[in-house]
Amino acid sequence: MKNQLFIDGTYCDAASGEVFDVIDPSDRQVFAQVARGGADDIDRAVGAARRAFDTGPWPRMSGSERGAVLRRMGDTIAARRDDLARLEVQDNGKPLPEANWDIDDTAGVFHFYADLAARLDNSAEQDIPLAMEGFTSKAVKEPVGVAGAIIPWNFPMLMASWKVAPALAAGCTVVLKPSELTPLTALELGEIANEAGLPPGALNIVPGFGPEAGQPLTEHPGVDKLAFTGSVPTGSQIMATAARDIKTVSLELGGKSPLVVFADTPIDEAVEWIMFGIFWNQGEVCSATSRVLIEEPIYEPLLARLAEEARKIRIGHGLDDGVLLGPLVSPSQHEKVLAAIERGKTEGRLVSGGGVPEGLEHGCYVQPTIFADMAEDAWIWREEIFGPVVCVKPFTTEDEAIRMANDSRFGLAAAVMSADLDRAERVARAFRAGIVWINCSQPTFTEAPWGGTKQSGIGRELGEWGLNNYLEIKQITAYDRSRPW
Ligand code: TXE
Repeated sequence: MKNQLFIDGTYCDAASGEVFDVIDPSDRQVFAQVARGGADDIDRAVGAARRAFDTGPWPRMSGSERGAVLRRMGDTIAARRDDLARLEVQDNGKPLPEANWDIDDTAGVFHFYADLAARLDNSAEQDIPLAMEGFTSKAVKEPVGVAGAIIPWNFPMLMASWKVAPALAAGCTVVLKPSELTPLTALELGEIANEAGLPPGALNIVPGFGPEAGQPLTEHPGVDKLAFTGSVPTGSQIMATAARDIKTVSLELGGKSPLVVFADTPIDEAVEWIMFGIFWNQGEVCSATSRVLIEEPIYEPLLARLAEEARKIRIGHGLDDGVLLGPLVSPSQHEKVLAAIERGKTEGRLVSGGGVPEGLEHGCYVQPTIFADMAEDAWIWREEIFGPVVCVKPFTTEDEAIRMANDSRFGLAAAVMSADLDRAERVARAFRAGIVWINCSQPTFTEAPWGGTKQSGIGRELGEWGLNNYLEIKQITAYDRSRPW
């Protein structure tokens, strides 16, 4: 297990010599101590990334050469699936099958951007037809420079890949700050990068706390671009800091995403996707469909089925067979979600769950919880809880469903279920959200754009859009002296 900073191709201690504890949320015990990165370490890491960008080979290699390195990184991640997934379970708490998906997806992201890097060799330049004779012009895509990436704890290795892989594919160099709650799998990327032949300094990893390591990375004048996934207040602070030096930012923030279920939806399908939409990954998912709107005729029967199925969910240690819901990531997140549930009890009808499961008091466990019939201005209906807590309300008309769905300061995701595909398509287009699902909730594809509207963020990750985050466009215009204007 790697527990040091990774700077300029080498694992090393923090300049202060300090470490911090990492806990296993299934029993709240400390299972690792990790170097506690601070401003000095960020300065060293940005210095290494700067040199690697300004004078190193990485941005000067062809796209296919960079792609070959990224492909090898993806291969190693795939080969190490078992140990990385188990480490993710210990660090984050999620069930092993979900950690396996994460690692498979992480490898897939590196492979996908390996291909896009190679494609840049033919697509980075575009001739521009000019109206005026005597000049030729082209648009050339170039890496932005040094990218600072700050990531959360809900998908620790996958979130690292969403930023590191496209940034490296573009030819940028990177300083990655993982969450202080879950730094371990991201730290393995250092060794994986070295083995794959990534030049020193192209990727640097500095674990540490937000104010101690994240803030100095945000403020550092050597960083050209910031990419952040996390909470709205932190995203807002990062954007304000970035404004001082006019750094580009991409932000993927919170959500309170709606799932609208029309009465013609087969009840088993509705149950399956409502449950998956909020209970996978313990509900610690930015795109979780945490507000469910159900058409009146099926409202009570569907709610009753949901309560029945939620009670059957096996809660326990992420490595135990058949477990569908692990512990929340940390004692503080546990407290936060339990406090939200208590507030919910004063605002709505508790249909199932509502506390800590019996016999699991030693870990950060929470029952899958369903609230119904709260007012539209209720706090639990409007605010992100980031736990296995879903709020359900009835609706009677399509217009009412769309209005309630869109009545949120967030706009990350939304979903609609109906047997009438014309209606589903119409509602999908009426949603104000960056990601919309029809007859499902949550499936995420590396090829497709990911990101939100309103306070859910700025920009899109994944697909070619993710690569464009790390590319600048340069105009090169030449004067043909033989054809004076
Ligand atoms: O987030 P923070 P937290 C939401 C979710 C959750 C809440 C709080 O509702 O309950 O946010 O979680 C780094 N400068 N999401 O406190 O603070 C921090 O070290 C620079 C939604 O964990 O945003 C970590 O690496 N960086 C979300 C990262 O920011 C700073 C995922 C995220 O932490 C910083 C996570 C600072 N001043 C939480 N302060 C999603 N969109 O998926 C903190 N950080």
